[in-house]
Amino acid sequence: MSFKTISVIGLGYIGLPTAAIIASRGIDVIGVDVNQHAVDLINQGKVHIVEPDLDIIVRSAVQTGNLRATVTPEPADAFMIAVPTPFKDDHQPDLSYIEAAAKAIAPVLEKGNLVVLESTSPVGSTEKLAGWLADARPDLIFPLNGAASTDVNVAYCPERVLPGYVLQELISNDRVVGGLSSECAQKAIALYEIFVKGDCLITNARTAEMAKLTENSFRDVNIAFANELSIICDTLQINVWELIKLSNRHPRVNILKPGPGVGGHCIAVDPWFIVSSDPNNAKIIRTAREVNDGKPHYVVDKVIKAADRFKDPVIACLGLSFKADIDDLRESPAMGIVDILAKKEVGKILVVEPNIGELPDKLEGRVTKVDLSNALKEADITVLLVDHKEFRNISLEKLHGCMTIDTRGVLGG
Ligand code: SAJ
Repeated sequence: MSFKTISVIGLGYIGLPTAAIIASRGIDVIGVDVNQHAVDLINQGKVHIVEPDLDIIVRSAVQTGNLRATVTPEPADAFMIAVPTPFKDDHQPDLSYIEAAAKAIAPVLEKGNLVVLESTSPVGSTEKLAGWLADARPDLIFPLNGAASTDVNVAYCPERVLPGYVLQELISNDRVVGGLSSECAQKAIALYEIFVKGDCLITNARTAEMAKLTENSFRDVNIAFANELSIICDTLQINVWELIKLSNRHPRVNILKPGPGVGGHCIAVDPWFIVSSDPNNAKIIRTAREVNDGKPHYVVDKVIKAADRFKDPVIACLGLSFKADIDDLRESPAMGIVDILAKKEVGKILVVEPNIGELPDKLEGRVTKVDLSNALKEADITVLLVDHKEFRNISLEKLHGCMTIDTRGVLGG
């Protein structure tokens, strides 16, 4: 199967880099997004998200004419859907963006097309997608109910890239490709082989959906172990960082790092998709989520206890993003901690975040953004929330004996 034109639906953290990489291989790519502002920026060769080198590759793809963006889907040989799949208040998955994408592309679908879902989704979502497409296009045959031959192929292939390394990992990572039929999977593999240097591993759609959820749940459970250990170590007055370093010298032990909680739009979300599919059996996975979600509150309590020792405490919070050296504040435990401290009026809150220009609206007027040296000069209590490179070598001298709560184990050299 040859792909002359590929459409990427959803031009966010995954869709835009994917579109630009495919365009850089000389294929015509039509990027589709509901956000007119993002579409306009991309058509000017600019980007609306921060990811190393993304601006360069998008600019070049737009300049060569291989990438253009629009708000209205157009016919293409293949459609890759990379839209958000958040969860609702009750932790149930919200598939409305996938349904909307299906309804948007259905009118332009043609016989011979391939549709691949990339969004992290609960098991069964690819079948649902095919169902929504079939409802909108009764004139076409979709791979449902064991149909022998189909007009449109539908597959699932989860993205697995690490924010900060997206452009490298999109090319080098292995991909799990699950079809609604083996023909669907084969066609999807042909699509990914255009730009993936890793192996493309073939399976069915349900297994591929579960593989993505499993990978992120594995990480969540392991981080929960580290976070739980850090709390137990506080009780037992043991330095958890030293403990982990020592334990990790065992040839079959590899404990992850404790932190202020788990953030981002993936690991803090995806395990709930497994829990909602089988709530009675997903015990460790649910508990891990609860342990990790509880960690920010534990940190807040520690700061409140420390602040009680001062009359008018000045608290310097180092870092706001959900992990080191990025500007992404989504589901960030650091943001949550600063927000609660401000709400509880624990003291004067100073925030240092080298990766963002201005405070997010949520914190504006409630905390003060300062640079690192001013924060350290003024603070009675320093709370390290993110291990940004700027914070990794702060000497004990610069901390001038002020109280420290180091959630990432990097303060003091
Ligand atoms: N974290 C810890 N301790 C650790 C490692 C991470 O507290 O030892 C925290 C981080 O600070 C952060 C959160 O976990 O708050 C998540 O960070 P991360 O670097 O583990 O992962 P993400 O969310 O940036 O990206 C993950 C990756 N999944 C896995 O590593 C299994 C990535 O490959 C996925 O593509 C991505 O989720 C996604 O899109 O699903």
